[in-house]
Amino acid sequence: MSQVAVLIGSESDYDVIEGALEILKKFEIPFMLEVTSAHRTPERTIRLVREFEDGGGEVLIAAAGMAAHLAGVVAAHSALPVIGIPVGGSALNGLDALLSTVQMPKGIPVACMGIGKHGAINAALLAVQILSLNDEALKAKLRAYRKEQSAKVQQSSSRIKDRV
Ligand code: RP5
Repeated sequence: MSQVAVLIGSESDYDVIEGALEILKKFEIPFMLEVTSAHRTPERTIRLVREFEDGGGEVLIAAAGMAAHLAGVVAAHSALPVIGIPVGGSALNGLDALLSTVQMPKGIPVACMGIGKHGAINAALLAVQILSLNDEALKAKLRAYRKEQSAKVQQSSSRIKDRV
C-alpha cells in the first residue's frame, strides 16, 4: 500500500521531483509515482486519486508547470492533504505555475511549496511530517535528519575558513 502518491503532469517534470523521491526512499515511505495531466488526461487523474484514497493512501503530492492545475484538480477529488510543487522552466520561469498552484480559492486547499527542486524536497519532507503525526519512529527519523543537516552546516563553516 502506498502512503504517498507523487503525481507529475509530464515526464518532463521528472528531474524536478527526483529529490522528493529520494527523501521518500530515505524515510522508507511506500509511494506511487504516476505521470498524469489535469489537462491531457483529466479522467485518468481523477481515477488515480480515487484509487489511491480507496487503497488507504494518506498524502498526495502533485507537481506541474505552466498553467499548473494538477494540484488543484487532485485536491478537488480528495479530502486528503495535497501538496503542490510548481515546476519551473517555462517562459515565466515557474511564476505561472507558482501562482496557479498557490492561489486556490477558499474551500479546497493546496499546500503550495516553492518553485522547482527545493520545493519538491520540501514537499516530500512535509508529507513525511504529516505521516509522522501518528508515527513516533518517523518523528525520531525526522529529528535525526535535522541534526544531520545542522552538522553539515557546521562542517561547511569550518571548511570555508580553509579557503580564505
Ligand atoms: C505541464 O506542462 C507539465 O506539468 C509540464 O511542466 C508542462 C509542460 O509539459 P510537456 O509539454 O513537457 O509535456 O502540464
